[in-house]
Amino acid sequence: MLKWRPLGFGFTLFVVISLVLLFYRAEDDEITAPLLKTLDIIPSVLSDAEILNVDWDDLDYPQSASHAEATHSRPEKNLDPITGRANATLLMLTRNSDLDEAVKSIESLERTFNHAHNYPWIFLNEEPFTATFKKRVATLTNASVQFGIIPREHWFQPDWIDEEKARQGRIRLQQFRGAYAESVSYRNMCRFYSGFFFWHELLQPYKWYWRVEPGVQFFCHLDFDPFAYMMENKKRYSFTLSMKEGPRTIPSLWSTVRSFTSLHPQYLARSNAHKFISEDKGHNYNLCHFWSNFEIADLDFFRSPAYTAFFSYLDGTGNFYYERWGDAPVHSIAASLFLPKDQIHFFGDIGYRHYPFQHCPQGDSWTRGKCECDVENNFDYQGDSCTGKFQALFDEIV
Ligand SMILES: Nc1nc2c(ncn2[C@@H]2O[C@H](COP(=O)(O)OP(=O)(O)O)[C@@H](O)[C@H]2O)c(=O)[nH]1
Ligand SMILES: [Mg+2]
Repeated sequence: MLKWRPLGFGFTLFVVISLVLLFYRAEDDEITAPLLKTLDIIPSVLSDAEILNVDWDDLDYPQSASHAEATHSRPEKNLDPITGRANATLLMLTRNSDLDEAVKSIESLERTFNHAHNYPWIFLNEEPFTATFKKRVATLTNASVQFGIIPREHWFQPDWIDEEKARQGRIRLQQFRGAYAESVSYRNMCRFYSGFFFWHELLQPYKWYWRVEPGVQFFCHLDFDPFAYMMENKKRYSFTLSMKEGPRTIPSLWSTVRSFTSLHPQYLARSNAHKFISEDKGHNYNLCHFWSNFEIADLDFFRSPAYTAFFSYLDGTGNFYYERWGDAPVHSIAASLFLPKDQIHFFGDIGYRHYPFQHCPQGDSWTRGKCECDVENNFDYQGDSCTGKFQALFDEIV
């Protein structure tokens, strides 16, 4: 049961205004108007005293996870009878200067998987790809290849960000030697991957995507199609590696999440995976996240009312710039809260390396996949990996 605290008139007024705005915005065509949602409304994040002091275990969860479905969901079609493919694309965001590393990743995924399927590739960049880039990439695959430019408003630091405050934030993180502390472009990238990539026009026809980064390696020959697996098993988000986030990059992320869930408890899915991200029923973040440089997911999850409202709320704080919120914790927290836990999948059979960590399949999976990785070099249950914690979600007696 919800344990409501007595709250002041100001807060009640705030909730009423939020509901009116939410209702009004629900009328928007969510495919064409995502920007409006992001930039127009700067949310006031509730103070600690205003945040509902609710244990997430005790919440009355809604009956269905329909809030995590896009209003204009791509139909859940079967595999195409002619091509045998799902409605899916392989996506790489990259700079021209990362061409050599991009080539390695494409070659690796084509050799181990895509030569047998020819899923189309999409390459995105905030500036035009060079002719050299396009030519070298296109020769690596028989699949169709498209190159897209990211709309300015989806990439660059918005005008409403207080640049002096952002600069102070970058200096502060530098003092703690945080990764990419000083980088504005990294912040652009994290925000783009948190809230915009799924709106790109080239991705509009697709329901599923596989995120691929330059410089990664796929170790094993896949004798199955992960997209088909996701469809057949009703999965919507998947990963191969997980770990803990550097706390200095996200000082206020969790209080913002708590604030959002206090305002919108309806978005929390029944049987969600909150125990993956919190040890104490939601009061604190344990820093666990899925490493989003690998991601196979249902794009309609990101296009859903729950996710888009969540991103807009986070974005309105400006903390993608004032702090350095990563897309990995943002995606992971959303998937863990808005999806039932059995819609999240660990792809243990997919051997994958993104420096400096790797997942190497174990046992029969390693043999079957003819994996080239050292089976002993596997991050799953080491150090800051959270994969054991994810698996433990399914050991519980419900
Ligand atoms: N076009 C473009 N892509 C970027 C930029 N910064 C990062 N990326 C891409 O964003 C993804 C994550 O960046 P990466 O440098 O690998 O970050 P890390 O994996 O967190 O160390 C990769 O796909 C990069 O190619 C940028 O400024 N422009
Ligand atoms: Mg990377």
